[in-house]
This record gives sequence, structure tokens and C-alpha cells, in this order.
Amino acid sequence: MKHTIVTTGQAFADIDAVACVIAYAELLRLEGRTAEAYFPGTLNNSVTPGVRAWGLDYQTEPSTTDAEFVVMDVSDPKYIAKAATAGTITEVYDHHPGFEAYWEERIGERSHIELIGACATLIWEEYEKRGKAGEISTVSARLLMAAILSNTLNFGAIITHERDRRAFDTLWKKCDLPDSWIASYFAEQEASVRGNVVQTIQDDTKVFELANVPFPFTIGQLELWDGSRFLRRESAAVKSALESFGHPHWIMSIPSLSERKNHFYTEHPEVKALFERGLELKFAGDYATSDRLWLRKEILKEFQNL
Ligand SMILES: [Mn+2]
Repeated sequence: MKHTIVTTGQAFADIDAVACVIAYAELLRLEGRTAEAYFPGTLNNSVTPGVRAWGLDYQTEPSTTDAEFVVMDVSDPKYIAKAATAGTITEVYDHHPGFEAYWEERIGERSHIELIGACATLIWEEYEKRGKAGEISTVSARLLMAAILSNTLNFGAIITHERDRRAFDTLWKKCDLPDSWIASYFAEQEASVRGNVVQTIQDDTKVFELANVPFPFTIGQLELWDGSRFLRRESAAVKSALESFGHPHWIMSIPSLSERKNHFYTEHPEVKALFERGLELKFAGDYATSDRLWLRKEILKEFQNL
């Protein structure tokens, strides 16, 4: 059987991607295969110094070209690691909408795209289905647990599924961490943002081209525990980070976990109109606040139905 390289997006990996890639490579090895975790881009702000200190096992270059690829937490071919799209992709696990039919057509039942809170939930369910739940390492259990926490915005996101909760509860028992770890994880993310606003935003920004929207638009996303004052304080940094992607149509979205709402900032009238229509927001000047939490993938899903 061929060596397997488990990977994700080209540009960056968040905690969900990092967890899925590392834990799935481990699952394949538990099954007697050879597999490695490969990240071509940076690990973003959600992979905090505390998480890195657990000791993450991965490559930044593929160790061989004679391999097949498994892709995690991304299914838009435009964003997938270039080494994978240039080679053979045999499996995809993701929870973003838009490319379900594309992968179904190419790899059939080896495409696992389900719109739940975290891709990490899908990977934990694979451990259970494949009889390896008792053999997962503490590091992989912790990574999957942290990914579920982060991608569901501490279970505040509407996209959260009962399956995410169940996976989190099961994994938490294997993590050997104090209850205070959860608050300290989010606090650690905010501290690292303060030191490096532009780079942190660039590491979690995507440009979208939708069939029913007449312009490409850039959405930056930064999850904060308390995001109420961030945009007004950092508007200049936010603007320069998003303009660096080269499109005039940009918007910054801040899911504010403790408030359970999002804060938005854009200067472009067409983007304001798009978001007012799509999410029923009301802009006051360049700023708007929603009455619920919105993840970027939920926003896109909403826009597809416009
Ligand atoms: Mn994810």
C-alpha cells in the first residue's frame, strides 16, 4: 500500500486542520499504514503557543513524491495544498459547503463532507468506527478537543451539531487537562493577536468568488472572546491587512464569543449592501453588529441561497 500524506490548505492551517491532519495520520499508522502530516503554510493564531508546546509531529515538505494524499478541513481545490492537487487525492474530510458534488463525482464514498461544527468531529468518529478510540495518543485527543472548541466558538456557533458536543465530551476525558484550560486557551489567542494584528488577520483571510455576487470579495475573520472594542481600535490595521489581498471589496468579521454576536467592518457600499441583504444586518457608518454568531462558512452558505 502506498505511503499517505495527510494535508490541508496551501496558505495556512487553523487548529481544526492541524488536529485533523495530525490525528488522521496517527489513525492510519495505528492501522498499520505509513503516513505523515504535512503543512505547506503557516499554523495560524488558533494554534496557540500552549498547543504547540504539546509537541506536534508534522512535516513542512513532503518526504516523498510517491504517495497518495488525504485532504482535511478544505474541499475547494483552489485552496488545497498544491502538492496534493498536483498528485492523487484519495480521500477528503471537510465541513465547508460548496464542493460536495465535485468530490462525490471524483472519489465517491471516500468524500466525507458534512456541515457540522468541526472537521475534528468527523475524524474522532473515524477513530470510533475503526475501533481505535482506545489507542489515540493524548496529543491527538487534545488537538481534536481544542479544534471542536475553537471551530464551534465554544459551542456558541449555530452550526454546532450534537455530534460535536458528544465528540468533545468523550475526548475531554482523554485529555488530562484542568477545567481552567478552556478559558486560558482563548485568552492565549487574544494575547497573541495584540502583538501582531495585520499578520494574524492575513493568516485567516479568504477571497470568494460566488456565481451570484458580481465581484470577488475578501472576508477576514478573527474570533475573540470579547470583540466589542477591537474593530474601532484596530481599524487601520484591519484595513491594511485586508487590502493586501488586492480587492476593493473587503469586510472584516469578528465573532465575539462572550457576547454571542459578530462585529463587522467594511468601507465599501456594495459590500455593506450585500451583507445587509444576506445577513439582515444594519450598518451604522462602516460598522454593523449581528444578533447571533456567524462563522464565515455559515455566511457563505447564506449567500449561496440569495
Ligand atoms: Mn474547520
